[in-house]
Amino acid sequence: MTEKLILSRRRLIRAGAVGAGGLLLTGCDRLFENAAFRSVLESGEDLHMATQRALGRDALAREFSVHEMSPVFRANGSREGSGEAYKSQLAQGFADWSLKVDGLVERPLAMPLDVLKALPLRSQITRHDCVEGWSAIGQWRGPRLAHLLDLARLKPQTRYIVFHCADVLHGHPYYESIDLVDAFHPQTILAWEMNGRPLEEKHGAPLRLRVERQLGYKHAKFVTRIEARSSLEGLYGGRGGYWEDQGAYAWYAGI
Ligand SMILES: Nc1nc2c(c(=O)[nH]1)N[C@H]1C(S)=C(S)[C@@H](COP(=O)(O)O)O[C@H]1N2
Ligand SMILES: [Mo]
Repeated sequence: MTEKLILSRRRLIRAGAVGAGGLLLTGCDRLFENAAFRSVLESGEDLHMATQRALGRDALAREFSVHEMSPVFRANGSREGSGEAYKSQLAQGFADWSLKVDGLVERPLAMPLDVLKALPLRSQITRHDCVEGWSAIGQWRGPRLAHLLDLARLKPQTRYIVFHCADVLHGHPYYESIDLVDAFHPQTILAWEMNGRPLEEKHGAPLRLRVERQLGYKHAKFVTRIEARSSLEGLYGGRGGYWEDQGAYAWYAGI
């Protein structure tokens, strides 16, 4: 089945039917090298499902022009990071802040903000859709998550990427998670810039996730630690995210 799938992708790519071919190919090739991802395709799922995953979920979210950007982009959920440590980092311009990448990786990272900002970046103008019924178009810039995961070298058992955040909402730390299809999607980035300026506190300074094929609550703000896991079991409520654990929203929020 995997072979069929790869063949049909190749045919599509040859025919030029897949946009931004270069980026997409890199992500997909890496994905197909991942044992966990391959086993998902090779296990019980039928060709339709597998095709949808490989083609549908790799498709790019629509991108907009600068003229289409929303004059106002509201902040939602936590508008501030929590705790003394966060406040003092904010006051110092995140000079001694670092992003941790750990869990099922060969090479755990602790990456200072200036190093992160020096990584090759992707810029995209996309529409943010909140489950509460509002949306806004903004410009986001930052490195691809794929780049960081490649630097840290995922172990083959990895199936989920978890984002730990520096805010506590109604007594619970905010966190989110995505699978490897979304983690290696070309538009999945860790944005440190929004609308041409460093990310403001209310939008999740200094770093937030953009996972453009999913609803707003998946876009973790105030990201401080990225953890590679084989399962979501045993992590907080076990459902892979703050709202998921409340039973409010689904784990997969594809749009
Ligand atoms: N850490 C954290 N991330 C979060 C939230 C939050 O409360 N805390 N709210 C989510 C929701 S529901 C939405 S719609 C977006 C809002 O992003 P914005 O404040 O930049 O508009 O962030 C998401 N990410
Ligand atoms: Mo939201």
